[in-house]
Amino acid sequence: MRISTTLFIAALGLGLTALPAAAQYNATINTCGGSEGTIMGHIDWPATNPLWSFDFIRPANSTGENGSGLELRDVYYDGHKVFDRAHVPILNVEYEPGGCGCFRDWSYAQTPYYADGIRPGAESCFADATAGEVETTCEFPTGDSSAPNGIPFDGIAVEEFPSELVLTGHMSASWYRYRMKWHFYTDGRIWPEYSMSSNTATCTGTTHRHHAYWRFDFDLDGTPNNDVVREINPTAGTEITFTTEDVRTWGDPADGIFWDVRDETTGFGYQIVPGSEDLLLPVDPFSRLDAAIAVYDPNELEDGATSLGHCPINLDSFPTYDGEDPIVNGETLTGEDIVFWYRSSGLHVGNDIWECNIVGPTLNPILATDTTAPTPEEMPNGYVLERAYPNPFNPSTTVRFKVAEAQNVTLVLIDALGRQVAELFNGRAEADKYESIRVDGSNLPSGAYTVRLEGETVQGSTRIVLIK
Ligand SMILES: [Cu+2]
Repeated sequence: MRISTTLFIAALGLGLTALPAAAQYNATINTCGGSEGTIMGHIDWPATNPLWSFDFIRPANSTGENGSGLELRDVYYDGHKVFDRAHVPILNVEYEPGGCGCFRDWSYAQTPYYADGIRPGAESCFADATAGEVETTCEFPTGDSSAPNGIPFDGIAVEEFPSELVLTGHMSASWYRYRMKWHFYTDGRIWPEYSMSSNTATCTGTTHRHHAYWRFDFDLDGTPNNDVVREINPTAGTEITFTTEDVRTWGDPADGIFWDVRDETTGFGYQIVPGSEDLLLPVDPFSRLDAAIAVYDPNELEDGATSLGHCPINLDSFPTYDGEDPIVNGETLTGEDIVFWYRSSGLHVGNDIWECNIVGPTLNPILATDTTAPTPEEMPNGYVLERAYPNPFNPSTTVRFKVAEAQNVTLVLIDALGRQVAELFNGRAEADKYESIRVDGSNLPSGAYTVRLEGETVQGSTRIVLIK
């Protein structure tokens, strides 16, 4: 589906004349039509020396029994492959007792919304919206298809911010309006955002819970058979490395449990940190799981539910809705391509029919340079500053560093505003000998901090996140 580099640049030269001057990404739109699985387009961002590169599929062509929203394929960050595919193949809603039962929803029904800068002619399915100009039912709750001024744009919009690129798609399923956004940040973070809204039907005015199940098919660094998943509980100081398929729950949200998916050879990977809104609806007999770790199988893209009555997710029971083997059934993960499932959810209390829940995890990159502990002859920068463990942390974490040549070194803690909030180490560091430094966050507010190492011949930093 991808156009060769030469053709791609030529096509862009023409396209750019019709785009806002601010467009600093390259987009190739293959088609506004197609069928299930058709790649709609490809994006490289920034246009020069791209950090992010991916294909996308519009909701109308997304894969699976019930569609899967704004679907991504072949996602790369800074030359590292991240996902083979990422999407939301399972979506459901459950009413409180006395309400309207439960439903399995679909996410192939694209619905229009406002977005400026729509591309002309055959490319009218793609909008170069400038910042803040995408208006879905979440920003514009009366903007249903019955709105007097109508909603013109039915497609995928892209918005560009100084360190963020955002893709938006909008879907409906009867009473419900769903919005999917992918936020890509220059530092490698991804925020997969799911938003849940409803129209003015009688049922949606009563309390109900929406659940969206993300399917992240990681192929870290392009070698799918050596990715390893860990579950970290920073409060208990425990860590589980999964060797067989499993279904997981957060347990006590205050523990700050998160997951770590990593290429064991290169060290590149992602932390999957639950979104604060996701934590508000802990697992129950209907929602069943917060996360699941499964072996990739091309026949296990969803659980096979084909009707509205197949309400709860069915990943690990026999028979599954389609009568196939369950997705999670104790298979060994070692040497296998791994898929990570994650649940996002939203509570609609029903007193505001148009309320919009904005949910989703944060995916933090684990860069190989943060995780490898090279031997002395492999210290090209003259030092090693390891990634903190645990991270995120509460209230304390540990950072290790060493230098190739003995020297005086300081290690300081810097907050998000660039202020030094603590001196962690100030002294002589011996050659090739690890110093293990504890960072105490008990008197600090939640947030991201930088640990900065400065010596006579070395300088480096690593990022830590305090979650209270
Ligand atoms: Cu709702």
